[in-house]
Amino acid sequence: MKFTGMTMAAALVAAGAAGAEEVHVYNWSDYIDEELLTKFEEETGIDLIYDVFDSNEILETKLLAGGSGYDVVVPSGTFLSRQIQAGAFQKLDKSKLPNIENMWDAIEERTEKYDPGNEYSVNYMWGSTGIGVNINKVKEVLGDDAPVNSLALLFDPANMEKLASCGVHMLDAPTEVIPAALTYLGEESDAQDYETIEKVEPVLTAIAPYVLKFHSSEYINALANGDICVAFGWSGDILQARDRAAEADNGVEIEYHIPKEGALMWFDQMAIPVDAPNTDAAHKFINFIMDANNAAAASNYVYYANGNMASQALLNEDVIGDTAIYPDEETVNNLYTTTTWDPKVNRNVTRLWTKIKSGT
Ligand code: N2P
Repeated sequence: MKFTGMTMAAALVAAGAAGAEEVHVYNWSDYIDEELLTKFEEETGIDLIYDVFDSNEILETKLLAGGSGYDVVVPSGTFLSRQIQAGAFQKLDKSKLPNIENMWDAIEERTEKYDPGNEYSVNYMWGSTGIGVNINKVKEVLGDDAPVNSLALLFDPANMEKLASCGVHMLDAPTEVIPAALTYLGEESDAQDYETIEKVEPVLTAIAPYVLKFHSSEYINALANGDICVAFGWSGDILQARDRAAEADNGVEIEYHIPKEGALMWFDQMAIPVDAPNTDAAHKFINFIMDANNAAAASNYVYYANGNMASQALLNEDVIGDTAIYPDEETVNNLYTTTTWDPKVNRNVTRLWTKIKSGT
């Protein structure tokens, strides 16, 4: 009798736990239409706890420490690749991801570079890193010929000295700013040896005093409000700033430019940590995002391209028709990818980055 009673109590606890099935998702900020989060909960009955970050380094620190409690995380390819090697993820159970047939082979081929066989991840969004400008202010400061589509806007101190008067933000992301500075110098954007990489030091040291802030998410509102005139940032974020300004009807006109010298093409990948508490719900979330309608809704909202072929017919014309989001062949040819630096180079870069930002 007593024994049965205990079993019943255990069964009640189990039923309670099942009723409160949950999933913890850790994604980039400004990266989803929140209506999709509600829709997921309504469709699945799963409690969704959604947290955001704005830097791969922050995600990586949590992930490698273990016990993050997250079920789905979204690192960029270069970080994902070394995190896979460090054993941070579990292989996806593709039998639980029927919507995987919607994915786009051209993107899967590219993400294989970071996740061979795409065993651990599926693409959420991809995009480029480039230049956001408040076009009227920049022209006021630098004249009508302001090089808004050139890395010289950011890395020539003569330009930056003037732009400092209307405000410049730069991503706090050494893995993206350094390849851009290398490209500006005519060096290999994906240089792996530290001797080449450290050539960016004088360039970045010269412009750092003119950077109002190294930050990876505040620039969206700062651009939209007219508080800054230039941001080196992510494509969709800058396009979101453009829309926020248009909605506010505040006279601020924002443009996104892919630098003519070349720009980074990155891939943000959904993956399940090896110690995720809710792997079943994690697969349900990833499968939900891979639904064509949901992927299209996400891209229509955040102005990033996704890796979902089936979603393309459902995209708004200002998304699928914009080469800054879905680049044509000519634009793609101007984009580069990067690979992970080895741990020693990475440590040197971290030190260099801190030094540049602190201006010492
Ligand atoms: C979303 C930025 C994600 C792009 N705000 C960086 N991988």
